[in-house]
Amino acid sequence: MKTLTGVDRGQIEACLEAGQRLSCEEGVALFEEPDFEWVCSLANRVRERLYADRTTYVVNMHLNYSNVCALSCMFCAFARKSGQEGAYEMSLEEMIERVSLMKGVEGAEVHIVGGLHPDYPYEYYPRLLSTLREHYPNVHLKAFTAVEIDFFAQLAGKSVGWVLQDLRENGLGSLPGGGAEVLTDRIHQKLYRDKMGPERWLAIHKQAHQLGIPTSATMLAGHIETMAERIEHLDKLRRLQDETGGFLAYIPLRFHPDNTPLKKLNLMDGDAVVRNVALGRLMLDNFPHVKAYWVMSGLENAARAQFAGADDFDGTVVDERITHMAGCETPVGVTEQSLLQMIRNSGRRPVRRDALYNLLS
Ligand code: V47
Repeated sequence: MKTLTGVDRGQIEACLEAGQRLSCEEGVALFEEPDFEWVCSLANRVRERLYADRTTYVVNMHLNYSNVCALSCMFCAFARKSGQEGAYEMSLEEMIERVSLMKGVEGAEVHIVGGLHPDYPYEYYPRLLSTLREHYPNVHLKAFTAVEIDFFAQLAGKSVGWVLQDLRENGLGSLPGGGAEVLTDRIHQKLYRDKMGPERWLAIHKQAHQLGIPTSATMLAGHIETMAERIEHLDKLRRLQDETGGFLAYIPLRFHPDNTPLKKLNLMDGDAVVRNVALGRLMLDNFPHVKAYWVMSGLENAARAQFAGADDFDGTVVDERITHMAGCETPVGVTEQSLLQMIRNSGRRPVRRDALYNLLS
């Protein structure tokens, strides 16, 4: 049966049932398909085939070491110039103190990202990692977006491969998926032209994968991008994953416009957030995990997303700053107990994992 947008339901269902790949045209049609529940049910079927009723979660915290940044991206409410009101730099001592929250917690992860600080020397970054590793040898350090890695290579006057290996020797466990935004030339030119573009972001993740460093991938949705651009982004991720297999997870991010030059835009509504998760699960047939990132999506939408493709609920997320500075009203971290409760109340079975998605309980 064909729907209003010309989607052949039977063909799409048969394709997914047989484990075959959706085309980009089918992806765009599913973004535009009026029958929202049907699209979610397709993604839910794929998710349940892989993970049944299980939803994993991680005990983690964010460490945003400084918001001083040489760049001025249109969507960012986090960055400040040195000396500007609201600019901050954490000292090593303060970071050691904050991360003590994770001490002795099995499988804990610290997600470390910050601005491109114009004055820190390259040596600051390996030292940050090695200091944390020394104090908390069992905590996984998921650190530095591809954008930071590229910046560090310029600071050090070395190659990206050299920097990745140096950071790994100092404790780097994996790279987070930030900085991808929307991997198309138009969005790059319009919103973040001074920062690395799509090809460079993909090249740095490729290099990490080739060195055996796992990474994640995000997409920042809900601003000026078209559905075709979202699919172009997902297709680029899918192609790279075909080559390397190094992505652990995909994390769709909901854009928060407050305190940014794009503040006139509306916040993406709940159904759009959930559908965006569903399309991630449907298009990225070679990605093991799709995360519901409640900090940006909101807790209620993250709960719904578990029935539209998401198999992971990220996380306790203590101390996140990037979205909270853009007006997002979710709590600054939740306890493991309330995370368990939320997953159970939504009808899924919570299972704790470590940063590399090994199951713990
Ligand atoms: O790269 C910036 C985005 C990202 C805003 O890898 C904004 O597991 C919304 O990448 N509104 C950082 N988003 C967060 C991130 C992430 C989060 C959770 C898990 C993982 C992972 C990665 O936040 C940035 C940018 O795309 N961002 N400004 C804003 N106003």
